[in-house]
Amino acid sequence: MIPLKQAWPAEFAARYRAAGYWRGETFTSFLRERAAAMPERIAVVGGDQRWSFAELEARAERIARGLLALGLKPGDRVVVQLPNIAEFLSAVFGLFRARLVPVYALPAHRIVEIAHFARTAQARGYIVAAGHEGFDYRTLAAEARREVPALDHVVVVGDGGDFPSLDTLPPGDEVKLPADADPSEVAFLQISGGSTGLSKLIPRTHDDYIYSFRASAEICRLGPSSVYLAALPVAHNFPMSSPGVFGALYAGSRVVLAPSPSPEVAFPLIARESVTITGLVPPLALLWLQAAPGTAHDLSSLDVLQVGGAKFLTESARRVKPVLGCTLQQVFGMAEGLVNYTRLDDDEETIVSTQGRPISPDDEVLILDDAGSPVPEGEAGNLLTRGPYTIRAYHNNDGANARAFTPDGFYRTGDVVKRTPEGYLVVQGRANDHINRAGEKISAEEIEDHLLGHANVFDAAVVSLPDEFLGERSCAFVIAQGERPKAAALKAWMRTRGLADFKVPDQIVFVDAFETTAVGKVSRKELRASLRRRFLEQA
Ligand code: J2J
Repeated sequence: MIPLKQAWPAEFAARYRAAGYWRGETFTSFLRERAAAMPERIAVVGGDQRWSFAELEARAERIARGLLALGLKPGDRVVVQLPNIAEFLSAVFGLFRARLVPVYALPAHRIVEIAHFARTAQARGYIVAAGHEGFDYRTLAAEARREVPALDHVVVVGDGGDFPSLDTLPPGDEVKLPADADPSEVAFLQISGGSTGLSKLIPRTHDDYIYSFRASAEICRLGPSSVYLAALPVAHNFPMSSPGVFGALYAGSRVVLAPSPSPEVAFPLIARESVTITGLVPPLALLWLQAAPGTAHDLSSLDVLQVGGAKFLTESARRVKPVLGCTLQQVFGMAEGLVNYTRLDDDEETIVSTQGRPISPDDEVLILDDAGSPVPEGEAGNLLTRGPYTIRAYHNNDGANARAFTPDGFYRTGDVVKRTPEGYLVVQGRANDHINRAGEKISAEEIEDHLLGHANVFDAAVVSLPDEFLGERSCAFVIAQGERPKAAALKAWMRTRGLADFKVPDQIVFVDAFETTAVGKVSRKELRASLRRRFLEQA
């Protein structure tokens, strides 16, 4: 098995420890401490479940025993694909307790993504919900087992059908639970936003990740009286760690899991549970701003609305305080590490017009031109970063590592930003060709590859177009061969490919030819840019 590693050079690791960022805690150790210090306090609310810290820990331990009794071994990787239900947390803390390594998939992922994660991570286990939003994940699990035979152990939350269910795992009384992990070990694999090609796997250590959500919880002033609503799917890095469910539990706050981020579901939960903070992507924030004035639900407990994952326009940002009566916090982060926040006591202009500043004094930020030289202060350039919670490498992907990291360990974020004199970043755009569709990142290349699999597609280029609601939508420019398929039929065919639904192009435009220059073919990047430009000019 390819070992999991995330190695900061020794002098950096020593510096991060000396500064007190890496404190030698693990997921298991912090949950144990909270369960001992505040056993009766409610930690997790999801569906009709309400678990105290002690109960969450006890459930995690039972799951740890059960999974090891099934035959999984410490060090094995387990794909976790669960919606926002309480069992997400018991399962994940159970995996940590057993020294198993979660690989976080989104509920929207389908066989193409799941098989890719399972293969790349060499996973032996797969935890799914029986069903969610009308989809039966047991069917997906059966398919995944056929495609990736090494995936020995499927466990289902709910009725397992042919698979064991989380509630009826063997008790594992005889199982000896392993000692706590070394905090510098990789704790889990997070999924990258897929800027080029398929998603990459991001190894995060206990030390680095716990630092990021502990510091985030401090920035967001979470404490035992805070209530964090997980509205976005919790497998996303934002609701997981900025400060997310883990930051909230770390701070002794309560986590409320919303099965959907829609106002119809989230507003009653805010009122019932006196939610104080939540995080949304911009399109959902707009929806909430629209729904809030007419709602019968009392939203007055909400102190902070975080918005991130994609650019929140200043004009929209200005409306948050007057309409929702709470403080806006802009969050510009990435699953690879660096997270920026506007601070709660920043002046209104900074809050509405910037995407915040880094968590850590030791987050190093470079803003470089395309030749690699620093841009003059205040001008736009490519953002590179390195620091105590930004990875130095992806898992099992030498090609991506060579492209994404400089020899001295800076991560090339692909984002184009400006920096204000106060050190706040303003996102201008990005250098690579993904589509940021309501916070879900879609690789143009990945979708083009799928389209090329259609018998009547000669060539395809996928670009982002501005979209009033989604921020960006995906548009595929297609050159047909033979009979030109109908756009709707091509979309329907894409849906049969076993991809997450958000990757199906929102729009398909047939063209007769792509531009070439006198010297030959233009690069994909130039081609996409020119198609996009021409289309927008005509619109
Ligand atoms: C513009 N672009 C943004 C913002 C992310 C917290 C918050 C978000 C993520 C996330 C995260 C943006 N304005 N406010 O992991 O912990 C775009 C950038 C960035 C990419 C990362 C977190 N906030 N983005 O969105 O890994 O392009 O993480 O590089 O999904 O989202 O995407 P992802």
